[in-house]
Amino acid sequence: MTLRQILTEPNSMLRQKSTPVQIVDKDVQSLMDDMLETMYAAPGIGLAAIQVGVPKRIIVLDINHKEGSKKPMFFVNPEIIEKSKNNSTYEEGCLSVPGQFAEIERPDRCNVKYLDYYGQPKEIKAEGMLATCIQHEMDHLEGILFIDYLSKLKKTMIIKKLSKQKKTIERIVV
Ligand code: GNR
Ligand code: NI
Repeated sequence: MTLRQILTEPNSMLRQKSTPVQIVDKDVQSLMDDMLETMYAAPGIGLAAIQVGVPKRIIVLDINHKEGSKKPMFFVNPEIIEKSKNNSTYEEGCLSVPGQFAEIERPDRCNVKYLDYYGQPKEIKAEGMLATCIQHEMDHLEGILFIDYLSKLKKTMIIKKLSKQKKTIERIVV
C-alpha cells in the first residue's frame, strides 16, 4: 500500500466529473487500498478517488474509526436510488478544503446502489453521519465541493485563503 497525495482547492482536477469503473480488478482494489491508507493517515472519514487525482467513481469510507475498530467501506460506481425529503445539518469538512468547516444541509437518509470491493452489487440504507458522508463523497464524483453550497462571498473568501496558503507552501518548498 502507498500513501497518495491529497489534492487541495483550488485545483481544476477536483472540478472534473469522474467516470464509471468498468471492472473491479486488482488495479482498482489496489487503488482502494491506497485510498483507505491515505484516508486513515490524513485522518479523514471518507475519500473519493479524484481527491488523489484519479477521476474514477470510487469512494472509501470509515465513519467510526476514531472509536477504535476499523470498519472500512468501499463503494464503486455508487448511485443514490432514493433520498428522504427530510434534511439534517452537519458540520462538514473536507480533506481537499483543509482547515475549513461549515454547516451543510442534506437529505438525512439515502438508499445507495454500488459495487463492493469484490465487484459484487450491493445496496445500503444510509442515515445520519453515514448518509451525509456518502453524499459528500458522491459530490466529489461530480466535481462538487461542500463550499459550493455556501454564499458566493464565503466561498470566495475560503478559496482566496487556500490559494494564499498554497503559495506560501510553494515558497517554503522552493
Ligand atoms: O474527513 C471528513 N470528514 C467529514 C465530516 C463531515 C462531513 C463530511 C466529511 S468527509 C471528510 C473527508 C473528505 O474530504 N472526503 O471527501
Ligand atoms: Ni471531501
